[in-house]
Amino acid sequence: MSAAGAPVGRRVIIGMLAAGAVGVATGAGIQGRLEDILAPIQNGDPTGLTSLLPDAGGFRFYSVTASVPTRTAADYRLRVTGMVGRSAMFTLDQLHAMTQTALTRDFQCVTGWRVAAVPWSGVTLADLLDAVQIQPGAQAVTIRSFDGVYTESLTLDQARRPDVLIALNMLGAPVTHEHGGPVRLYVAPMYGYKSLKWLSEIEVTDRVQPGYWEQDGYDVDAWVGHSNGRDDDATS
Ligand SMILES: Nc1nc2c(c(=O)[nH]1)N[C@H]1C(S)=C(S)[C@@H](COP(=O)(O)O)O[C@H]1N2
Ligand SMILES: [Mo]
Repeated sequence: MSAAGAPVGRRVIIGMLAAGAVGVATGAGIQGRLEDILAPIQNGDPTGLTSLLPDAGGFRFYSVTASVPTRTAADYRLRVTGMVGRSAMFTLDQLHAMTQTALTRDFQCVTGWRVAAVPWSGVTLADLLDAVQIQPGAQAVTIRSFDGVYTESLTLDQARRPDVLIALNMLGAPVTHEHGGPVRLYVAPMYGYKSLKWLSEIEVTDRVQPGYWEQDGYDVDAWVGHSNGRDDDATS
């Protein structure tokens, strides 16, 4: 399968998948100001009360497409294709039956927003790759979304890191549709754009194929604090 179809536009549509008209109407400007107001409150608020407010978690919902089809637990499929012994297909139940790995890490978008200490769990990409037979000469993975447009890539070494997850849970619950559910990627050590949402296919390849934003100049190796000329001390 190829996701090479021409994208509608290279704009990030902010809030289109969020809380309906409110997110769309207010846009990033007011959302940003709201966070400026909330940040000091949250920092000094042990009650967690501010988590009742919209967007108090700090995430933005990003999608490069105006809408994304819904996949239910029953009809979800993850395909593993390319340089593998035999193409494989995983249902959500099958992914849940595999070893589950949990980690709590920050999530940071290259545009500057950051959410601290997000709990994630799912199957490490390493475990999934171990479950299929990888052919000699394979070097990388190309990752595709059922939004039909977004792609990402990792070298096999990066893909096998213990902090790269096929995430089934996020923030203590199944990954929501808005966050890329039922299954998304979570690449902990890299900027958010590597964490592809609405995961549909992992193709094992002989070379890195730069992803959606990387074709527009973002670093393919998107290490937080060491790439894109930003956040020099984000890891400290
Ligand atoms: N399919 C898809 N995945 C995506 C994106 C997207 O637009 N489409 N945006 C990326 C970017 S830039 C970020 S910061 C995160 C945002 O994740 P969130 O929408 O769950 O906050 O998703 C990443 N994965
Ligand atoms: Mo991002």
